[in-house]
Amino acid sequence: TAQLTPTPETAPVAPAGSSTPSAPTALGTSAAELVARRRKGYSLEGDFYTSREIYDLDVDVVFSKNWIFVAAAAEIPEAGDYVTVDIGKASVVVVRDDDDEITAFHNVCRHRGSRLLEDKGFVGNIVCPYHRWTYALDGSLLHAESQPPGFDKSCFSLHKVHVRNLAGLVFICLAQDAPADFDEVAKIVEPHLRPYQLDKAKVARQIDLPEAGNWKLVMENNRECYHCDGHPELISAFFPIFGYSAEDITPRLQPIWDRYTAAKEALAEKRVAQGTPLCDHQELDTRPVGFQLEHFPLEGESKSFAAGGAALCSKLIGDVKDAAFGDISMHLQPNCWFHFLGDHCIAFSVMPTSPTTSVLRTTWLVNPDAEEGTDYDLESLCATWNATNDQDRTLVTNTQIGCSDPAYVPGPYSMVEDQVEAFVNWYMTRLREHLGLEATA
Ligand code: 3BY
Ligand code: FES
Repeated sequence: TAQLTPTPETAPVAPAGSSTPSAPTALGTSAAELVARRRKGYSLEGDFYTSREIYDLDVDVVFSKNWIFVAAAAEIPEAGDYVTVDIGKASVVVVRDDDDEITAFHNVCRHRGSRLLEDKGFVGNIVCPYHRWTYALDGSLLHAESQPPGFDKSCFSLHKVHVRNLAGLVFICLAQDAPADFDEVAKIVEPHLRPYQLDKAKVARQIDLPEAGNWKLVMENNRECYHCDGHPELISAFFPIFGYSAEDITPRLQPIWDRYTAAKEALAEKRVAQGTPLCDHQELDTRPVGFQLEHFPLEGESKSFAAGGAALCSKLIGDVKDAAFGDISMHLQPNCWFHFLGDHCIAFSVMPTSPTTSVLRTTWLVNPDAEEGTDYDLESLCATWNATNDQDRTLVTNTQIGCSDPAYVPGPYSMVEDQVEAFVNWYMTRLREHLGLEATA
């Protein structure tokens, strides 16, 4: 299958605007030339969002050599639970083994190559549907019928894929040598995420939203709040100044900034009182595993992403003690972002499916003891981000169409799109390394 594995729920695609998404194009200029002539501080040329060659590079260089967020550990809580993940032509099985560890293998039988597992589910052992070679959950070959004497089963274990469980968030890397920087980043991030105990969380809902846009447009859109006025539900509790600093504040934004700085101080006091880490980190393009982690306060007495900031789940997540615990906003390059609130957490991943399409997966995580209908109403829990994702989907669709227009030329980023530049810079660095181009200043 070339598509991302379907999940139980897939939101319908509503048409955005009157145009249809653009078709992939062939590259007139070499990828190396396009990368070399990229103008810093400007959006990318249209080919980056439309061409098959760039898409193939994105899959081979970005998605196959870096750490990619693929699942919440809570999706596979028991030994034998698995999910599959498709990255280009590669498919990977992520499974919880008998030692309660999360492990990952290429989804390719060591006999004659059949796909082993589809979608997600539960298995005792991994049995190939073709000739029934049978693998243990650690990937070792247990049984292969009718083999000659001397057949050595130990030579035919499933090929492993690098995997990390970062505080309940599962990342894989297809490269032979995965960027070692991940473990450094994990060390920084883990204490911040510990209170949420995501390893033990419950998946309340997961939705795959097909996007009529290149995966980078979805990521770039996430990396800025320049457009946040288009998210009325979200900014009821979320300050629409994510990524802004004092010098970016216009008179229109001053009252919001004042409320934000006061709320940030109050949140800091609260976190110190509870002994939870406080510092923010901004390293989106300054290390191989680019990331940012920010303790972002919510408006007023807001607890969660509901209209007016009401809590959305009456059982707080993990061992969080205070419903008004702010939001940790965490972004990792290249494909994910997260929100950690006192009452639930939300994980977002973007996977490329073609030059002009991608899938945004949103996973809502709650306390494992929280009962739907009693402690939370599922529709209310998901309402703000369903609305926000839908609004963003329209923006992405329209940008994909516009970037495919012959009249499109890259435009300048504003002062408040630093994180879009950081995303593109991180991305360009990966392509430059791959293409053997000099690093830019
Ligand atoms: O990271 C986020 O989810 C936010 C929401 C809106 C824009 N983005 C920065
Ligand atoms: Fe898997 Fe033959 S291809 S057992």
